Amino acid sequence: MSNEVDKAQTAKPQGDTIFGKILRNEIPSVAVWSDDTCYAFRDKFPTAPQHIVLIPRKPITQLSNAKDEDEPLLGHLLNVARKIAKQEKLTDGFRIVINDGKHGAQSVYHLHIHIIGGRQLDWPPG
Ligand code: DGP
Repeated sequence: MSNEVDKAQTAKPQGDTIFGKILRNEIPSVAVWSDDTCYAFRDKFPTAPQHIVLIPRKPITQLSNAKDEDEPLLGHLLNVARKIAKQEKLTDGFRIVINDGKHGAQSVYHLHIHIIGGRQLDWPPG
C-alpha cells in the first residue's frame, strides 16, 4: 500500500485541512493557478513529473458531498484543469483524478482534482 492509501484508511472529514491552510497561506505551496473560485499548486508527493492539485476555495469535503448548486463550480474546476494541462504543456496527454472517501484513497478532506502527467501512465489504477 502506498503512503497515501495508508493515510486514507484513517482520514476523515473534520473541519479545517492542510489545503485550508494552504489557501490561507499558513503553509507554503508552489502556485500553478489562482482565480476567485479555485487554486492549484504542485503536489508535495508527486507521482509523476507533473502532479498538480486543484482545489475550490469553497471547502467542500469530497465530491460525494457536493450539491447540485455546486454544478457551476464543478464545471469551472474541470475547465481550469484543462487550462492548467495546456499551461503546463502536457501535450502528450494527462490524467485527472478525484479520490473520494476511504476506498477512493482520499487522504485530505477538501475536494481536489489531481492533474498528473509528464510520463506514460498505467491503466487500470490499483
Ligand atoms: P488524496 O490522497 O487524493 O487525498 O491526495 C492528497 C494529496 O495532497 C496527495 O497527493 C499529497 C498532497 N499533499 C498532502 N499534503 C500536502 C502539502 O502539505 N502540500 C502539498 N503541496 N501537497 C500535499
